[in-house]
Order: sequence, then structure tokens, then C-alpha cells
Amino acid sequence: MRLSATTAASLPGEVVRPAYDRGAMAVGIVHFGIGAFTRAHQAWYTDRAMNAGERDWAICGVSLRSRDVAEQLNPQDGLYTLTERSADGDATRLIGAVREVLHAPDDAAAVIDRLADPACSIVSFTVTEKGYARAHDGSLDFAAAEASFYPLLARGMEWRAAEGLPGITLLSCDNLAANGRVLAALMGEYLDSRFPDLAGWFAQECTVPSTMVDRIVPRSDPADLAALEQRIGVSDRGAVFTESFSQWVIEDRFAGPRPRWEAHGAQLVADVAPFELAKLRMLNGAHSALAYAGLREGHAFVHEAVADPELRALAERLMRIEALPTVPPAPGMDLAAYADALLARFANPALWHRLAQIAMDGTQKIPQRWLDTARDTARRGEPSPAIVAAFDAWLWHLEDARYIDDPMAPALAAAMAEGGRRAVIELCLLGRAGKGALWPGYGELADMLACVA
Ligand code: CS2
Repeated sequence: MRLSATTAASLPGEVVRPAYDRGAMAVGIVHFGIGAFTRAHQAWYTDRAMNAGERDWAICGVSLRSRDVAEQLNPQDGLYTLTERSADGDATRLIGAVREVLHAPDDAAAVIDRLADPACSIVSFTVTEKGYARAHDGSLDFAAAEASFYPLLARGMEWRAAEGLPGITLLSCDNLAANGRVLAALMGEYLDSRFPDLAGWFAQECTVPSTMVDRIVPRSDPADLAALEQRIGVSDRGAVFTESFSQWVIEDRFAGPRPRWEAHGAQLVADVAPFELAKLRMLNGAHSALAYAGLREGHAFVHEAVADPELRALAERLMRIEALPTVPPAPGMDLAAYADALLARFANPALWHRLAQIAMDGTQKIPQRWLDTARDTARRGEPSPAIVAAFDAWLWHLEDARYIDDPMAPALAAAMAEGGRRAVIELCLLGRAGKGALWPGYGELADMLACVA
């Protein structure tokens, strides 16, 4: 029996359920990239806001490529369960915030309708680093942009502007430094070129706050889904499994109404940068180091890697000695305690978070996770041995072709075949064969990294 609005009534009493009338809520949020992360994060905050009596924040999820999530959630009336996992056991709740999932290639007109609806005031994103269609120099890659959310969003905005509707808030929830500023610039570039009449409306009527999002959400695997079905008595193909920890820091700069997410644990602040830098450089930086070095040592999961004394020492050094001093702490933020808490989260034995999941898309992640730290540290005249060791493990990972899952995989493999590690470093930092660097702006690190060539 599949989970749905009808079968939800048979869930065991231990499963907390939405207390609001789901059908009566208008769609206030359109979300691009409705993967497991958003279902365990933004939708969870929003569900609790509606439980507390707020109205009209139903989420319309949009998938840009795969039909998987639409097929998981639409037959379930958008319902799915969220299970928090810790050494003490599992706690499950039913999330009602997602109304529907549209598959953009099939349902473009419906996506534009939702964006143009007066009830919609927030458009949010978890499209991963590569979904923003940034060229290596940081400008918009127009060919990639046409296949991403840009054209749909522009059409929705065009309609709103023509109808005299209020502007919207674009909320990036991806792990990019200054994600709001990056998105605002890319969207602006797209409009300047393709919808020049809209550029002024976008600049005046819309806002693009930055956010820091944090919750570890391993990909749900078939064994998890089967065990859940045993426990709750219905099959939930959209189920997500996560830790109890969650953090969401949002720059308080909305164009219109928003849920009171802060009543449910989110932090609304004037400046997200310190939170974002701490998270990217300490959490994500250590995560990526554990991923490549852990796979090399034969581990499969984060909690195994962080229990290995050498890898733990690597993660600690990267966080505490290299990244921490480069992060200007926000008022009241204790970065040493933050590092302790991160290590405890990584050690959660109930999460089964795969290193291979973190290892994917290295070229999209490494600059903001490692290189910004190493560059700041080098400018103080200090070395970054943990980051060099992590980089060495990434190069090992590229040599071991079984694992590479990266949009730049062909170029990396070609460089590796032609000139080994030295050529990969050149490709990334300096440019090769007449082409600019994959990561411009980090050329000064080439000498430091040459020792692992
Ligand atoms: C991870 C992140 O997959 C990865 O690259 O580092 O998804 C990480 O789990 C989240 O950012 C935690 O908030």
C-alpha cells in the first residue's frame, strides 16, 4: 500500500502528521531542484510554520531534469515522511508542505503559471553548484542557462511585471559562497541579454538574499525504504532520512511576505557571510577531505572515515588550524565549539552517509571548500598541509577512474592521461592548451600544490 492522502490515516500514532488543511493552502513557494535536501530542510521548516497556523505556503517543487521525484511524490499527493536518525533511534514525521512536483521539460507552462500566480512570493533553489550555469570565469554560461531554471523564471517574471504583480524573493539554498549575490548577478546577466525590458523590474522589485543551509541528508537507499515500510505499514518512495541537527541562516531581505521560519529554528540575520564561510570551509571542507581520503583508505561512510585516527586528525587540522582562522566569526559564534559539534555530527553511526555522495562534483566544490582557505592562509605566509593532503587524495580519486562523477570528468581524464597530476593541476589553476583555468583566481596556489604532482 502506497502512502497518499487517503492511506496517511492508517499511519501509526508515533508518526507526527500535519495538523493543517493541506488542500486549503495556496502555493506560496516555487522550489527548483526538489531533491532530498530540500524535503528534509526548507519543506520541514515550512511544514512546521503551517502547523503553527500560517497559511498559504504550500510548495510547488520543480525538477529540471529527472522525473524521479515527480514519480515518487505525485502519486503520494506530495506527502512523504522525514526520519531523524541518531544512536537513540528513529523519529518519523509526515511532511505536508509539498503540493506537487512539476517536471520542467514536460510541464513548462504549469511552472510559469505557478511563478506568475499572485500567491507566489518566494522562488527557492537547490540546484547544486553546477545548476547555476556559471562559466569558469564566474559569468553566465548561456548555453547551460537555457537548460536550467533561467528561461522559466524569466517568463514567470515577465508575466508578473506585465500584470503589475509584486516582485518575488529568489532564495538560493546551495553551498556556494555568497549564493544570493551570485544568483542575483547571473539572473541579471540572463535578463540583460534575453529579456532586457525586465532587467529594471528585477532590480527594483525582487530581492536575492544569501542563505546558509545545513543538514546532512544522505541519499535514501532501498534498504532504508524497505525498513521504513515495515515500521509504518505503507510504502513511501519519497522518504528522506536525516540527522536531528538543522540550521538555516537567512539574510533578512525579502521582497514580500514569507513564512515565519524563525519561529521554527531558522535565523534571520543582517549578514550571512560569517555563517556561510564557517560552514563551507569547516563542514564542507572537512567533508570533502574525508570523502577522498576516506575512499582511498577503503572506507565507504563518513562515520567510518572520522573514526580512523589519521583521517580524523586530517579533518581536525583542516577545520581547526587551517579553516578556522580564516573565518571572521559572527557575534556570539564560537568556532572551536562549532568544530567539536561538526565532528560529533560526522560520527553519527545511524546516518550511513556515503563518502561517494560527497565526492561527486569535486571541480564545483573544491574552490569554496579548500582553495579560499588555502589562499587566505598563504597570504598570511602560512602553509596549508591538510588542504594539500586533501588535494592529493582528490588527485588519487581522479586516477582511480571508477569513482569520477563530475561535469568536468572528460577534461580531467584527458589531462591526467596526457600529463598526469601535473597536467591536472595546470588545467585547474593555470589553464592548459590555450584554455583558461578551470578555477581562475587561484594561480598563486600552483607552487604549493606542485608537491603532490
Ligand atoms: C556534502 C554536503 O555532499 C556534499 O558535498 O558536503 O551535502 C553536506 O552534507 C551538507 O552541505 C550539509 O549541510
